[in-house]
Amino acid sequence: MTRFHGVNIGISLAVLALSGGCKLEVGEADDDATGGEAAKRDREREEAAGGTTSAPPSSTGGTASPSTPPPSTGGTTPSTTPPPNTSGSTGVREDCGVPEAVNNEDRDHAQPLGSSATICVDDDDDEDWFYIDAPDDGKAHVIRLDVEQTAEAHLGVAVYADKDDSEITHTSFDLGVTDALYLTVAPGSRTLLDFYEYGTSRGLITLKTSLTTELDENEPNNDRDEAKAISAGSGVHGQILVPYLTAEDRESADWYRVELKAGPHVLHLTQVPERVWLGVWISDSNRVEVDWDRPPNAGALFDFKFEVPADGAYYFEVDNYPAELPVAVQGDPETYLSEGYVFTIE
Ligand SMILES: [Ca+2]
Ligand SMILES: [Ca+2]
Ligand SMILES: [Ca+2]
Ligand SMILES: [Ca+2]
Repeated sequence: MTRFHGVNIGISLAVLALSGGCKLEVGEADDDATGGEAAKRDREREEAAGGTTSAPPSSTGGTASPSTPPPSTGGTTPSTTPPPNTSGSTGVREDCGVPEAVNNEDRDHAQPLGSSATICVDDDDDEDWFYIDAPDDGKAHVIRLDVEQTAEAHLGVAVYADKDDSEITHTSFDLGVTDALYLTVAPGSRTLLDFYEYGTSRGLITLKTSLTTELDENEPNNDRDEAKAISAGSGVHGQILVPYLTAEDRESADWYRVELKAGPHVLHLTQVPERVWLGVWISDSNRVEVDWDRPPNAGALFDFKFEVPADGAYYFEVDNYPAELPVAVQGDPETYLSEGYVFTIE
């Protein structure tokens, strides 16, 4: 395989750094992290910096995030729903300065976040653990977490995959701001969130969540055995999202199978989100690679000319090049979270 799925996170981060822009993609997965480690690290950094004057590695200037996801293009409107398997919209309701009515101090006592909750993390030892479940429907889901802090509130959060306890990300939100965090997760996943005091926090925080389903009727198609049959001459609509289940199980590829006549063909990529650099790998029914190519840069379209030696079934794998897209995005949403790609093979 000439695939680069295994490229290390260093390359991924380099790509992020080169991409520029004002958006912040928060930390990559830390495979061996365990619950509370990130919280501890943040606190240690805070203490080392001498208290509350340190600038947390946070967001985009404290402006409120948009209240609705951007419109999608090239597909059906994504369905946005409250997380399932929860106690509904009446989640945990805390107040500052009074004992907590619900024990949520650790992973084993994580509470369903529901569509909203109100918390206060007003002492060094308080942690508020929640979980969000994604539907087991074969598609990735985008979790949107809105964090509305009152003026004195200063929140940190560490996010873990329940399945393997791997840390998906950890970050903090600037003092008193409203911000948003987006996470791409697998079908059937449970995502754990550990909220804690980042600086000195003395205010209430309202948490709101929603889930958006991957815009991709051909899922699940993350590997060759799941390749979906498509027809030459017909537009194929899909979306690339990393379905984070565990540190090792997070395959974002889309596989297709198409019958082609011997001779020259062209794959026309006619739509792609600005952040996605879509690579295409072609192999025959014996798993022998035929050709591969990618556009000149992220967000670019291209016409990929290739030739197949004989009539038969050919397999097309498309995925972000050269490494996976960020699983966690803080601040403004990246377009790839709500938009897909379109190609046609002629
Ligand atoms: Ca609390
Ligand atoms: Ca607590
Ligand atoms: Ca997909
Ligand atoms: Ca896929």
